[in-house]
Amino acid sequence: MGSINCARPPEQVLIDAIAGGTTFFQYREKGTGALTGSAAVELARQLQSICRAQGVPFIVNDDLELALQLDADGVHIGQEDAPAALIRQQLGPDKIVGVSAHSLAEAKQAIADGADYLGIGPVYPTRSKADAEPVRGTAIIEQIRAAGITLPLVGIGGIDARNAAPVLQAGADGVAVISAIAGALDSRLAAAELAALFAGDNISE
Ligand code: 3NM
Repeated sequence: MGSINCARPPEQVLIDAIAGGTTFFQYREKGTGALTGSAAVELARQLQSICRAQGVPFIVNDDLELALQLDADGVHIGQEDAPAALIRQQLGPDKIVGVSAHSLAEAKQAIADGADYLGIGPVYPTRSKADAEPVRGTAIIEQIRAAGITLPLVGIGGIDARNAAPVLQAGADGVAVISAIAGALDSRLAAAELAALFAGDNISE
């Protein structure tokens, strides 16, 4: 998430989301009205320190320089961003590289380039990404799994606690959400409702 996605101050949203069960955070300061320059860096630092205190990985969306500057845990890139192989080379083997993929071919390429996990979507219609690809449904996740890909897959796009179960049934290991948590009045409850779908999965261990 980024500041424009948040119904309340971003720091509070993140604290509540983690308290509710969020296990992984991506800083995505993008879109109309997003912070830029030193304000964007300052928010990143604050959110990173919340993640560190809670033992949650802090990943930067599409900004290698910021990730290096902050010694973030990794970078997430889309197909329109810098090539994954370059990001992997710049970050080294110990950082996390996540890649958004919208087809089996993109998934295979991302793995060849050194991705650690894939974001697959948009599963459902989303209002959080202006240039989102056409909706893929859950079939794309089934297709990637059926092709024998074992890398962690995270469904993204319009996912909330009411429609997340089919995403997991299709073979996703997790779900990535923006509005369902950041846009909620009670981010802790929203995260807890999603985390409950993983109960018994031991994902927090
Ligand atoms: N990437 P929400 S969909 C950032 O399909 C992003 O790659 C997508 O936000 C992709 O949970 C998306 O509010 C937006 O729908 C997700």
